[in-house]
Amino acid sequence: TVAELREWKDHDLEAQGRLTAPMRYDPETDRYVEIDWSEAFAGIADALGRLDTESVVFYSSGHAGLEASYLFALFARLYGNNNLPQSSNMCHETTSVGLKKVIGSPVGTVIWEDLDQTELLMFFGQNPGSNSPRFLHPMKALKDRGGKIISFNPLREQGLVSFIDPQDPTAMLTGRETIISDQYHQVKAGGDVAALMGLCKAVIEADDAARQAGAEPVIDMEFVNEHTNGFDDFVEVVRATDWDEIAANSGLARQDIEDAAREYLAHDKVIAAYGMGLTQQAHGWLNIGLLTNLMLMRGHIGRPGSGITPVRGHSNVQGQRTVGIAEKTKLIPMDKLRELFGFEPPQQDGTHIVDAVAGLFTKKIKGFICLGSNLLRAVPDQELMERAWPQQELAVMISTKLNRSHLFPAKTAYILPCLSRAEQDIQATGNQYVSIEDSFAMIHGSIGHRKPASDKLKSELAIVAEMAKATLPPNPKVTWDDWIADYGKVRDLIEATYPDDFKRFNERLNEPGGFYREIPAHYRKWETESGKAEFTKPERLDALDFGDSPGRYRLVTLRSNDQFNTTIYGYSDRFRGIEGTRDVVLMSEEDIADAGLERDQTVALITDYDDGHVRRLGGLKIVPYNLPRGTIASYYPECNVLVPLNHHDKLSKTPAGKSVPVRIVPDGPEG
Ligand SMILES: Nc1nc2c(c(=O)[nH]1)N[C@H]1C(S)=C(S)[C@@H](COP(=O)(O)OP(=O)(O)OC[C@H]3O[C@@H](n4cnc5c(=O)[nH]c(N)nc54)[C@H](O)[C@@H]3O)O[C@H]1N2
Ligand SMILES: Nc1nc2c(c(=O)[nH]1)N[C@H]1C(S)=C(S)[C@@H](COP(=O)(O)OP(=O)(O)OC[C@H]3O[C@@H](n4cnc5c(=O)[nH]c(N)nc54)[C@H](O)[C@@H]3O)O[C@H]1N2
Ligand SMILES: [Mo]
Repeated sequence: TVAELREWKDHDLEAQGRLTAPMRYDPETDRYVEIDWSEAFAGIADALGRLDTESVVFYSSGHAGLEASYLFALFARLYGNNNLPQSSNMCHETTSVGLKKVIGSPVGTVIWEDLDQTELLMFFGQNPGSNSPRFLHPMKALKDRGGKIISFNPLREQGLVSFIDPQDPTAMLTGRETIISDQYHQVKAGGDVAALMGLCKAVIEADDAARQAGAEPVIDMEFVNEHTNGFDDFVEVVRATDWDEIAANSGLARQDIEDAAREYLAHDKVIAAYGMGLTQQAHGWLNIGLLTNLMLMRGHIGRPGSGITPVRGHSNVQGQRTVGIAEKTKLIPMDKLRELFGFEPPQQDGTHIVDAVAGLFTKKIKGFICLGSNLLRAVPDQELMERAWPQQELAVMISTKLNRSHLFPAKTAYILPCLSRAEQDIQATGNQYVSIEDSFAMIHGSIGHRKPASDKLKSELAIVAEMAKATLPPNPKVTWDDWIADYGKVRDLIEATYPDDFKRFNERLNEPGGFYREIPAHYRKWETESGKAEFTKPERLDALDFGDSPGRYRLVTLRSNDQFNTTIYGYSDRFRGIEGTRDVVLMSEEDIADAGLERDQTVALITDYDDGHVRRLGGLKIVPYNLPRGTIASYYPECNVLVPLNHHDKLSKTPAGKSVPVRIVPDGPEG
């Protein structure tokens, strides 16, 4: 029964393997029962027909390809809303909003060739060893040609410390490691604002010194004058910020920051890569702004071998945005949709995932269609979410595997199993290609060759199209069946909607390595309001929305290599040497001693956030770990019971899972 399955661990649900037939929840028996596809589509259409269009959310996690995503967004808009939140709302939304604000492009400016030429790679809050292994090859190549890597991260992540190439037999046999990070700065959680201010201050001081000595200035004033706005205001703030404040807020010594700045100044080709350590903060937008400031001072954006690169998660998370998965109407060419499909697209902005969850809590939201995802595990305030979700009228989950989100069925609940990308997708015109856009804005096609896990599986695209067909009134311009028969026709629609990005889409799909969707900032075209890149003027020195107080820690919610987000493959965090359990809290030896705790002791964490809810996670074993004082760490998604929904980036609403204020209490009922 579903009640029994709720007692299972995420890992055990995952281990059941693929979902193989469509199912509907039966409250009588508390089980999901197999049904026909036609019955599922008719039931969903019926439920959607009875709901108020504004009360339904169309959520996607970044798994689905461009074709299915385009149709999913079209379905939502034809149904009547722009409620199209995406997993990036919890991930790189800070980037989408922050980079757009400062360089006018919501995505990174780096392409693969830049990585191949760069001389210095700076990592801020990103962990390539477990999360983006395809970065390891260019990193190794950089080290082999004498380049440098600098990391800013509270944890000493093994994948940023040293590297053994599994392809190199002698390195494997001798255990000979390549040192990855030439400098490793263990900034406090939320301390990058200060660290970046320090880097900028050191650059400005070096520039002063060079000018005094009659040498060449180190700041690229030609670039700054021609391409940017707000430099003088920023410099004024930097000069007024003293080194003691920078050290106190970053947790780094002035000397260490100056060392990093010296390396930064020694190279003409510098790439800044960043991840969740910067974006999942209450003032994550400021992290992005200041990192951009640092890069702008030496003209490192839109120059070969240089740039800023947000490292993404799901394969097509960036691309889904490109083809219409967006809650903000200003991002969508509505006139094109009107013309192509002969309807009046909804004018009102849709919901961000944080607002959608808040809407569930207040019962404004009554239905969710999820294209991928394990939303109940991924979002903040998990306990409240588990109570609110089943009260909805309708939940439809298009999934590959069983997960915890399926186990809190809404009044009407369907699980629709889909093909994975590795599997053949045979339609009327044969096996179909699908495409994605990666972090470097390269668009690639792929085709599956494996035999599907079951002959009852449908493709994501077919599921979306058939749901839409069953739900919406007929429209001669909306020919779902033709589109399912030949995905090339969907690509024609994408090209017609976004002609600049997808010129000759079908023809270029099979170019080796994909084709580049040209990002304006890569060419120093700044699509900001002023037409220039903007320096950000910081009004604070940390990324937090809480202060320090005795007994309060900054909790970092972490991933291991043995999970993909909410999917837990196993209990071996081999990079961190944590085996057999995920119920741990990592803490520095000094903090353990100061708090009167002991290694292996079991404790609970309580969120230190005053809004009337008690958020608690018990059963966590203390593991001593090399961390800055005051910063502790534990695993995501387990920790999501501790993250308040309102604890998010001020500009983009990205949940601030990398600095959650918590206290440590004894475990047990009284804790
Ligand atoms: N194996 C595996 N691969 C994955 C995923 C997975 O779950 N498993 N998830 C995918 C997804 S969706 C994404 S978005 C990416 C995520 O990839 P990453 O961006 O690497 O995400 P995290 O591991 O959550 O956090 C990154 C790092 O931020 C550091 N950090 C925490 N707080 C701070 C801070 O205040 N400042 C700094 N400088 N660093 C800080 C942490 O110690 C951690 O090393 O990975 C993708 N790839
Ligand atoms: N505290 C805390 N919370 C976080 C984070 C954090 O670091 N800390 N990270 C955030 C981030 S970066 C992200 S991206 C989100 C991730 O949040 P989600 O996108 O919701 O999570 P996933 O675990 O990637 O989704 C997994 C499910 O997707 C389905 N799936 C897998 N492959 C496919 C496919 O090809 N097609 C379809 N239709 N379904 C598929 C499977 O059923 C699987 O169970 O979580 C966020 N939440
Ligand atoms: Mo992500």
